[in-house]
Amino acid sequence: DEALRPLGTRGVRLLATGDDPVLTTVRAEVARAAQVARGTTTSAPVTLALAADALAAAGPGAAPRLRTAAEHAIALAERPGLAGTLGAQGFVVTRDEGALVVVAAQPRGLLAGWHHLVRTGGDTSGEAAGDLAVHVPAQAVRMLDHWDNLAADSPMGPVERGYAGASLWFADGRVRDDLTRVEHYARLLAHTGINAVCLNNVNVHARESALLTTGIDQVARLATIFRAAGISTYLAVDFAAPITSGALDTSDPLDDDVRAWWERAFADVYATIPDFGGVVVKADSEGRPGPFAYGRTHADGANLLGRALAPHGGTVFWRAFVYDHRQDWRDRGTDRARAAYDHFTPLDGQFDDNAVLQVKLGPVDFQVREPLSPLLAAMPHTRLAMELQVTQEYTGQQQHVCYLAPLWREALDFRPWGPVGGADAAETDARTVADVVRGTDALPGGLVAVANVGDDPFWTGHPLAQANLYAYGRLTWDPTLDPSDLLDEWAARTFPQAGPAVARTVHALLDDSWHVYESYTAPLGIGFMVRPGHHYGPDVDGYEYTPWGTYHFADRDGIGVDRTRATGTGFTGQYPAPWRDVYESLETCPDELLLFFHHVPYTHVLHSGSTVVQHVYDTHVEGAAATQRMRDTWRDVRGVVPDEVFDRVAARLDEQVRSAAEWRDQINTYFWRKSGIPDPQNRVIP
Ligand code: GCW
Repeated sequence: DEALRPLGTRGVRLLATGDDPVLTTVRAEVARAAQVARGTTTSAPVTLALAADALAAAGPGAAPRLRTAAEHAIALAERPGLAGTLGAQGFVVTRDEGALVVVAAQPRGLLAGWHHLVRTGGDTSGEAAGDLAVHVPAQAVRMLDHWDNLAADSPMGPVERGYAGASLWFADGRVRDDLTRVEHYARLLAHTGINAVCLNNVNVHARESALLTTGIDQVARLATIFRAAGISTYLAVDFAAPITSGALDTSDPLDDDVRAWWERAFADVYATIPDFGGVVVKADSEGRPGPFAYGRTHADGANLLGRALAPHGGTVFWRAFVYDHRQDWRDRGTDRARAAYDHFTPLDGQFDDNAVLQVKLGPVDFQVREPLSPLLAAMPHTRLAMELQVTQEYTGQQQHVCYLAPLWREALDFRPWGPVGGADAAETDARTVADVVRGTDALPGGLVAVANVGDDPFWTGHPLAQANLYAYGRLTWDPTLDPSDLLDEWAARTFPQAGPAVARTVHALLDDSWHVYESYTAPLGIGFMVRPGHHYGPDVDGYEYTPWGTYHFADRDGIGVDRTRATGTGFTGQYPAPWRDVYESLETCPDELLLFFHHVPYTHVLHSGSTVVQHVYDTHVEGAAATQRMRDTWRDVRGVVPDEVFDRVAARLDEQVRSAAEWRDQINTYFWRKSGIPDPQNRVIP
């Protein structure tokens, strides 16, 4: 609430009528700001106006200044093309003799405008140099998927891959009675830019499956809270729900009874939650049921649900994370990285308009370093969303500091058809991944991420992991934001009284922490090397002889997965030019992805000039040392941030230092024992 003070001090006039729940929220925020400022109203006011009813809201006998502000707002909104541009979620800001005017066409836009003002403290001098600054979200869908289960005794605990305590909303098999924290959470998400949440784990077990049917009244309580924050509610559903509900003995997508079952189910859902967003589906993946059991395609499956949702305006997010998790490690021909592309590209054009294919960033699984999933460049006739993992399953589990916004920025900026420029520039498709998933106005895609919060007092277990949640939300709105700047925004919001020392420390710890984490864990894009099951800490061969398809193939001579067309699995061929060739060739393959694409001798010389084995030794020693410096840096803010925050972060940094040393020693020892190549500085354990 501290952040509201500058606005409260200026005095905010809200020109909007009606009892829309989002407007009611804006009204409450404005009142709260006034309360925080406690009557210290000074100068230049701020006007927030909903274009359609600004004048009505000003009222017939309005003071001339209010009337002028309303007329100004209306004039703005009537500028040619602007209403269309703003859509439901955008807003426009202008300065008028020192006063600020924010106009939106719809309540959600007005709420976004409010949060923009809060973030900037009402100071838009930087951007409003011209007379108008138009703000529209880059992505129409900005979603968080919660992998929350109904109870602690659910398979995988209360939150699958959750590192921040139990679910914020489920406990003991039902929705919690006290949802106060959910209200705070919804407010926080709205501030970052999120506009959709899926409430439950994509691995939908029997109990959770009933949320869609007998549990829908409970879900409605949550939907009411999120609605008021401008956030739509989704549920993950079990493809076999017609069976698990006890109604039918099949979930064949082409069966009439199955179709009727879903139609009835969604009719009931919408009778209770009229603006229900839709569903997220994990099918034929890691043991979940799906259309394959009936010899049907994933387009059949997605369209079954899509058609039952369509009359109500709902959307199905269908996950592309489909691969054989029971493969034979002896079989070098099967390549998990290929799976999503192989399954889904033949179906391009077959998905209905209200189906979105949700594709993980990388072709394997949320590793610290992966190339972009080639599927994102191979479905021109399908709505696509990219899925990221904010929860740090493979990036330190919120024990380690690992700020992921730079990773996401790299993916969003990636140009699947190659860099711009060069002789054939005119011929090149210059779109970035952010452009691809944006889709069109009529058929948008979006961004989705697995959430990292729980009922932990700091929301995210590691207090500094909040920065990932904040940055994700902000990047969904604007993928060109600088990850480093986002840290300033986050630190200012989170430690409003703490001043520059905190900002400095947060930067020193977080800016480069993704690279630090990468440097002491699995090297050069090889991935995994984690303990099977829980995925925390090093275990180089942990997955090597398992059915999961995540191998490194280290032997006495070398390491890496040959995914070339020439001699390997042919995965490089799933990329358009130029990447298919860039990755194919040892000459051009980037160092950081070398072992993802190639099997090379330990003595192979990288572009950096180092050999593979020497690179491993050096980066692991340096990475572990960097964590010690991070721990020292944190001491600078003792007494500056609240003690509980200081202590929690300090304890986690101790664990990060311990764990990084363990990673360093296991990885370096492993490479030394396999290769027999000594470290000239003798830093390996024999
Ligand atoms: O990374 C893997 C996780 C699973 C998860 C799966 C998925 C929800 O280890 O816990 O299941 O991805 O994304 O479906």
